[in-house]
Amino acid sequence: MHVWTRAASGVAAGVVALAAHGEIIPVSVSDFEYSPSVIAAAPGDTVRFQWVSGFHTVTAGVDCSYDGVGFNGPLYAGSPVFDVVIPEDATDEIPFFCLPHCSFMTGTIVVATAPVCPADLDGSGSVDFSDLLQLLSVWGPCEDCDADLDGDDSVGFNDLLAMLAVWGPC
Ligand SMILES: [Cu+2]
Repeated sequence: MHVWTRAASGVAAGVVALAAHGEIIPVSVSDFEYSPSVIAAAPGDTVRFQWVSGFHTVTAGVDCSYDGVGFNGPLYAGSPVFDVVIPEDATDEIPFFCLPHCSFMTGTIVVATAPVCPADLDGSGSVDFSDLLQLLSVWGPCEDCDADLDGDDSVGFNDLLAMLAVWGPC
Protein backbone atom coordinates (compact mmCIF):
# COMPACT_ATOMS: atom_id res chain seq x y z
CA MET A 1 0.00 0.00 0.00
CA HIS A 2 2.85 2.39 0.67
CA VAL A 3 3.43 2.65 -3.05
CA TRP A 4 0.18 4.47 -3.64
CA THR A 5 0.38 6.75 -0.63
CA ARG A 6 3.87 7.76 -1.71
CA ALA A 7 2.70 8.71 -5.19
CA ALA A 8 0.70 11.89 -4.86
CA SER A 9 -0.52 11.96 -8.45
CA GLY A 10 -4.15 11.77 -9.46
CA VAL A 11 -3.39 8.70 -11.51
CA ALA A 12 -2.31 6.73 -8.46
CA ALA A 13 -5.39 7.90 -6.56
CA GLY A 14 -7.50 6.59 -9.44
CA VAL A 15 -5.84 3.21 -9.12
CA VAL A 16 -6.76 3.07 -5.44
CA ALA A 17 -10.37 3.94 -6.21
CA LEU A 18 -10.56 1.11 -8.72
CA ALA A 19 -9.14 -1.47 -6.34
CA ALA A 20 -11.68 -4.03 -5.17
CA HIS A 21 -12.47 -2.35 -1.86
CA GLY A 22 -15.89 -1.84 -0.41
CA GLU A 23 -17.51 -4.84 -2.00
CA ILE A 24 -20.44 -6.56 -0.32
CA ILE A 25 -19.93 -10.31 -0.24
CA PRO A 26 -23.06 -12.32 0.54
CA VAL A 27 -22.94 -15.51 2.61
CA SER A 28 -26.09 -17.49 3.22
CA VAL A 29 -26.60 -19.12 6.61
CA SER A 30 -28.89 -22.13 6.78
CA ASP A 31 -29.21 -25.36 8.77
CA PHE A 32 -26.28 -25.99 9.34
CA GLU A 33 -23.81 -24.34 7.12
CA TYR A 34 -22.34 -21.10 5.89
CA SER A 35 -22.35 -20.93 2.11
CA PRO A 36 -19.67 -20.38 1.07
CA SER A 37 -17.78 -21.39 4.20
CA VAL A 38 -14.46 -20.08 2.91
CA ILE A 39 -14.88 -16.44 1.99
CA ALA A 40 -12.32 -14.33 0.17
CA ALA A 41 -12.47 -10.66 1.16
CA ALA A 42 -10.27 -7.60 1.24
CA PRO A 43 -9.97 -4.88 3.90
CA GLY A 44 -12.90 -2.53 3.50
CA ASP A 45 -15.19 -5.23 2.15
CA THR A 46 -18.38 -6.17 3.93
CA VAL A 47 -19.15 -9.85 4.42
CA ARG A 48 -22.94 -9.94 4.65
CA PHE A 49 -24.27 -13.02 6.44
CA GLN A 50 -27.87 -13.63 5.43
CA TRP A 51 -30.19 -15.84 7.43
CA VAL A 52 -31.96 -18.64 5.60
CA SER A 53 -33.13 -20.98 8.36
CA GLY A 54 -32.61 -21.94 11.99
CA PHE A 55 -30.99 -20.16 14.92
CA HIS A 56 -27.32 -19.45 14.44
CA THR A 57 -24.56 -16.99 15.22
CA VAL A 58 -21.53 -15.65 13.41
CA THR A 59 -18.82 -15.65 16.05
CA ALA A 60 -15.12 -14.95 15.59
CA GLY A 61 -12.86 -17.63 17.06
CA VAL A 62 -11.93 -21.29 16.90
CA ASP A 63 -12.74 -24.46 18.83
CA CYS A 64 -16.10 -23.16 20.09
CA SER A 65 -14.36 -20.27 21.83
CA TYR A 66 -15.23 -16.66 21.03
CA ASP A 67 -12.02 -14.70 20.60
CA GLY A 68 -13.45 -11.87 22.71
CA VAL A 69 -12.56 -9.04 20.35
CA GLY A 70 -13.98 -9.94 16.95
CA PHE A 71 -17.52 -10.04 15.68
CA ASN A 72 -20.26 -12.01 17.39
CA GLY A 73 -23.78 -11.63 16.07
CA PRO A 74 -27.03 -13.60 16.01
CA LEU A 75 -28.80 -14.82 12.91
CA TYR A 76 -32.45 -15.85 13.07
CA ALA A 77 -35.75 -14.83 11.53
CA GLY A 78 -35.93 -11.71 13.72
CA SER A 79 -32.34 -10.70 12.92
CA PRO A 80 -31.74 -11.89 9.38
CA VAL A 81 -28.63 -9.93 8.39
CA PHE A 82 -25.26 -9.57 10.07
CA ASP A 83 -22.52 -7.52 8.46
CA VAL A 84 -18.81 -7.96 9.12
CA VAL A 85 -16.62 -5.16 7.76
CA ILE A 86 -13.06 -6.36 7.23
CA PRO A 87 -10.70 -3.94 9.03
CA GLU A 88 -7.58 -2.57 7.42
CA ASP A 89 -5.42 -4.40 9.98
CA ALA A 90 -7.19 -7.74 9.63
CA THR A 91 -5.17 -10.91 10.01
CA ASP A 92 -4.76 -13.17 6.97
CA GLU A 93 -7.44 -15.56 8.13
CA ILE A 94 -10.42 -14.91 10.38
CA PRO A 95 -11.98 -18.16 11.56
CA PHE A 96 -15.56 -18.08 12.82
CA PHE A 97 -18.27 -20.47 13.93
CA CYS A 98 -21.85 -20.76 15.07
CA LEU A 99 -22.12 -20.88 18.89
CA PRO A 100 -24.92 -23.50 19.11
CA HIS A 101 -23.37 -25.71 16.43
CA CYS A 102 -19.73 -24.90 16.84
CA SER A 103 -18.42 -28.45 16.53
CA PHE A 104 -19.33 -28.58 12.85
CA MET A 105 -20.70 -25.22 11.67
CA THR A 106 -17.58 -23.23 10.93
CA GLY A 107 -16.07 -20.98 8.31
CA THR A 108 -13.09 -18.82 7.48
CA ILE A 109 -12.71 -15.37 6.01
CA VAL A 110 -9.49 -15.30 3.98
CA VAL A 111 -8.26 -11.73 3.81
CA ALA A 112 -6.49 -10.73 0.63
CA THR A 113 -3.79 -8.20 1.18
CA ALA A 114 -3.02 -5.74 -1.58
CA PRO A 115 0.16 -6.45 -3.46
CA VAL A 116 2.91 -4.26 -2.11
CA CYS A 117 3.96 -3.11 -5.53
CA PRO A 118 1.56 -4.03 -8.35
CA ALA A 119 3.60 -2.16 -10.97
CA ASP A 120 6.60 -4.39 -10.27
CA LEU A 121 5.42 -6.82 -12.93
CA ASP A 122 8.46 -9.08 -12.84
CA GLY A 123 8.66 -9.10 -9.04
CA SER A 124 12.23 -7.81 -8.97
CA GLY A 125 11.59 -5.46 -6.05
CA SER A 126 11.90 -2.45 -8.28
CA VAL A 127 9.75 -0.79 -10.94
CA ASP A 128 12.18 -0.39 -13.79
CA PHE A 129 12.81 -0.70 -17.49
CA SER A 130 12.03 -4.40 -17.71
CA ASP A 131 8.59 -3.74 -16.17
CA LEU A 132 8.03 -0.98 -18.70
CA LEU A 133 8.92 -3.35 -21.56
CA GLN A 134 6.56 -5.95 -20.15
CA LEU A 135 3.76 -3.38 -20.00
CA LEU A 136 4.39 -2.23 -23.56
CA SER A 137 4.42 -5.83 -24.79
CA VAL A 138 0.77 -6.29 -23.76
CA TRP A 139 -0.42 -2.84 -24.85
CA GLY A 140 -4.08 -2.82 -25.78
CA PRO A 141 -7.16 -4.80 -24.68
CA CYS A 142 -6.19 -7.21 -21.93
CA GLU A 143 -8.34 -9.05 -19.43
CA ASP A 144 -6.97 -9.82 -15.96
CA CYS A 145 -3.41 -9.05 -16.94
CA ASP A 146 -0.90 -7.79 -14.41
CA ALA A 147 0.02 -4.72 -16.43
CA ASP A 148 -3.58 -3.51 -16.39
CA LEU A 149 -2.91 -1.47 -13.26
CA ASP A 150 -6.18 0.48 -13.31
CA GLY A 151 -8.28 -2.62 -13.94
CA ASP A 152 -10.14 -1.37 -17.01
CA ASP A 153 -9.35 -4.51 -19.07
CA SER A 154 -6.99 -2.57 -21.26
CA VAL A 155 -3.32 -1.68 -20.98
CA GLY A 156 -2.94 1.90 -22.02
CA PHE A 157 -1.68 5.33 -21.20
CA ASN A 158 -3.20 5.42 -17.69
CA ASP A 159 -1.37 2.23 -16.80
CA LEU A 160 1.85 3.67 -18.15
CA LEU A 161 1.39 6.79 -16.03
CA ALA A 162 0.60 4.67 -12.97
CA MET A 163 3.81 2.76 -13.50
CA LEU A 164 5.92 5.90 -13.98
CA ALA A 165 4.39 7.39 -10.81
CA VAL A 166 5.96 4.60 -8.73
CA TRP A 167 9.18 4.27 -10.71
CA GLY A 168 12.07 2.98 -8.64
CA PRO A 169 12.51 0.58 -5.72
CA CYS A 170 9.26 -0.72 -4.21
CU1 LIG B 1 -25.82 -22.81 13.87
